[in-house]
Amino acid sequence: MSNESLANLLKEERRFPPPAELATHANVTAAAYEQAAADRLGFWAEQAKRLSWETAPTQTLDWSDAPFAKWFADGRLNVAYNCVDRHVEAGLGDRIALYFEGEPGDTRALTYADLQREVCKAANALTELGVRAGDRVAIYMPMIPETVIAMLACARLGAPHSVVFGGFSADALATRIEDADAQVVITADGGYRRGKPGALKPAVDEAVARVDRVRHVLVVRRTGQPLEEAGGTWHDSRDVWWHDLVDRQSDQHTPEAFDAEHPLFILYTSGTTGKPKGILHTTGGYLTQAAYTHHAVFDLKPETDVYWCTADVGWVTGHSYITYGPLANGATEVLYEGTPDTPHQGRWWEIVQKYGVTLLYTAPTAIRACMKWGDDIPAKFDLSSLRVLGSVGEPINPEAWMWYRNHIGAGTAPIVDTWWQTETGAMMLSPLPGVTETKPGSAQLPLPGIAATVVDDDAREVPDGAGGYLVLTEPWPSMLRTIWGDDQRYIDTYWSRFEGKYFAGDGAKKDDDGDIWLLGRVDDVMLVSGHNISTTEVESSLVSHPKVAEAAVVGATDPQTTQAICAFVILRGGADAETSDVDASDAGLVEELRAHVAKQLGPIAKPKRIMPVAELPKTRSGKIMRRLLRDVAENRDLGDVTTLTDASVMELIQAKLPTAA
Ligand code: 6R9
Repeated sequence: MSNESLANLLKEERRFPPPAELATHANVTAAAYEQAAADRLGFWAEQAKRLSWETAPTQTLDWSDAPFAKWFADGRLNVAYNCVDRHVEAGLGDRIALYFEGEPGDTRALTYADLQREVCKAANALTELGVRAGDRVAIYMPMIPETVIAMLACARLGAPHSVVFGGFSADALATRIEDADAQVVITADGGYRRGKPGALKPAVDEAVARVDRVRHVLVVRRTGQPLEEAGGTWHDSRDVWWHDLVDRQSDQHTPEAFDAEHPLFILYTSGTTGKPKGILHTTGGYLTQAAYTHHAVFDLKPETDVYWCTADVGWVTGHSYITYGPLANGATEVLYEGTPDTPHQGRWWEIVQKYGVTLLYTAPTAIRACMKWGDDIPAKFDLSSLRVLGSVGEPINPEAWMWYRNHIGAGTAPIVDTWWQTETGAMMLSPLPGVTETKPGSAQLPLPGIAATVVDDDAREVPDGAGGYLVLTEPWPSMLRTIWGDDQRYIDTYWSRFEGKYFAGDGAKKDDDGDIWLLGRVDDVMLVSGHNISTTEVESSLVSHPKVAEAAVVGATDPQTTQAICAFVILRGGADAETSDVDASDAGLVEELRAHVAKQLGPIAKPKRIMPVAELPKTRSGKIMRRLLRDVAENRDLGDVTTLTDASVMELIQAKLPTAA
C-alpha cells in the first residue's frame, strides 16, 4: 500500500440486534468483554479451566522471549483425552460425536464411546508402527471419520500431525512430507467427490518415492477401487491396511500428559511467494482458545445443538472447528464427505434438514454459489432448526450476508462473521450472537481477550472512519509459535512490519462506530489516481447488483491512473456467461454495472473494464486468486496455478478476452 490510508467507500446502514431468546440464554454476555478488558491474562487463565489438565498451569503467558510465546507453560495435558475420554468419563459416552454423511449417501454415527475405542486402537496401531512422541505424521485423507480419528490418535501420542488437503498434488504432498520430515503417512485408497471415487493412494506412492524417508503408509479402504487401476502400487514392506492393523488392536490406551507447549500440529499455508510455511501450533493455548471461541461464538449448547462445519479437515478451519474445538466441547457434529451440489444443488440443505443442524459454519464462496443457483433450492427444505450461522475465509459481501440470513437463517438467525487465520489458530474477530448488533459484511470486533486494531503506515492507530492494516497488539493463546524450522521467517513475516505488533497482511477499516471491516489482502489493494481502494469494497458493490452473484476485482497497470480497476463477474440465477445472451459484448449490462458502482462508492471506484465470466479462479479452500486475474488483465503469462481448484477456469477466462490490452 502507498503512503495513504485505504479509502473508506462503502457505507452500510443495516443493523440486526440479537434475537431476544438467544440473548437471554446466551453462553457469553457483554460481561465477558469487561472481564477480559480488566484482566486479559486472568480471563484466559479462567478459560483454560474448560480443559482437563493433568497438571494445572500456574503460569499464563511468558512473553519474555517475544515474539516466541509460551502459554500455560507449566501445565500438562493430553488433547485426545480432552476431546474424547473425559466426556465418556462424565457419562456422555452415548452422545453422538460424529454423524458421518458420505457423498454416495452411506452414513455412520459414532458416539463418544465409539470414538474413544477407535482413537485408542489407532493410537496403539501407530505405536506398533514405531510412532513416538515428537515424531511427525502426515495425513492425506478424504473427509471420513478415520481422518478425525487419525488426528486424535496422533495428538494422543504427542506426535504432531501435518494434514495435507486431499485435493493437493503428489508434488505438494512430497514437499510437505519432506519439510516436516514425516516418516509415517496416513491415507485412504480414495474418497468420493462429485459422484465419483477419486484416488489418493497413487499420489502418496509418487510423493513417498520422491522423499525416501517414509517408513510406513497406513491406508484406509474407503472406495474399494483397485489400486493398480488408479495408477498406484502396493508395497508390502511399507504399506498396511487400516482394517488389518487398527482393527486388531486393543481398544484400551492410557493417554500420556504432555507439556502445554508440546507441538500439536504443523499446517502449511502457501503464500504468494516462497515455499509453503509450516505453521506450528502447540497444545494448551491452542485447545483453550479453540474450545472457548467455539463455545462463545456459536453459543454451543452441547446437549441439544447439532453443529456442522462444511470446511475440509485439510484447512485450519477443519482442525479448529471440526476436530479440536467442537470435540473438546463435547459437541455433536456432522461430517460430510462431498461437494454441495452432488447429487443435486440442495444437498447441504437436505443434510441440515435430516440431522436438524442448529449451528452452521461455512464460507462466503459457498454462500455465493448457492445465491447463484437460486433461492428456490434452499426453500424446498426445512431449515428451521438453524439458530446461528457462521462465515469464514474471506470478507463476506453484504448482499451475500443478507442472502445467508434471509434464505438460510429465516431472516432471524444471527450471522457470526469470524476473522482469523491459519496462523492465529482460532477465531479472533467476530460478533457474539447473543450480544452484538450485527452489520452485514463486518467481523466487527475482537473477541473477549483478543487485542486488535487498524493502523496506518506509521503504526499509528487510525481514527474511526479510516482504513489501514489489521494488527494484533497482544499475544493470544492459540497463536502460531513459529514457522516450522524457520524462526527467522516467523519474525520477518509477522513481527517486522510494525514493531511489537502482529501484522496479519489484511487491509481493514474502522467505521464510524469503531467496528472493523476486513478489506482483503494487502497485496490486492489497488492504487487508483493516488487512492488506495479495496478490492473487497468494489466486489461487494458489484455483488449488491441484482444481476451479479460473484465478483473479483483487480488493479491492472494503467498509464494514466497507475492502476485501473478491472472486474470479473459471475451472473446470478445460473446464467452461464458461456451460454447466456449476456457476455463481454453486452455493453448495456457492463455500463449498468459500472454506473452502479460509481453511484454506490463514488466515481473513483468505477471499474474501467467489467468482464462477465463463467467461473473465477479459486484456491482449494475457496479464496479468489486475484493474482492470476491480474496476470490476465495485464496480458502476462500466468504464474503458478497449482493451487487452483480447476486450472481450466483460467483458459476459459483468457479465451473471453480477445481485446485485453
Ligand atoms: C481461517 C482461514 C486467512 C485469511 C485472512 C483473510 C481471510 C478469513 C475472514 C477473512 C475477511 C473473514 N479471511 N476469514 N477475511 N473476513 N471473516 O481462512 O485461514 O486459510 O489461513 O486464511 O483469510 O485474508 O488473512 P487461512
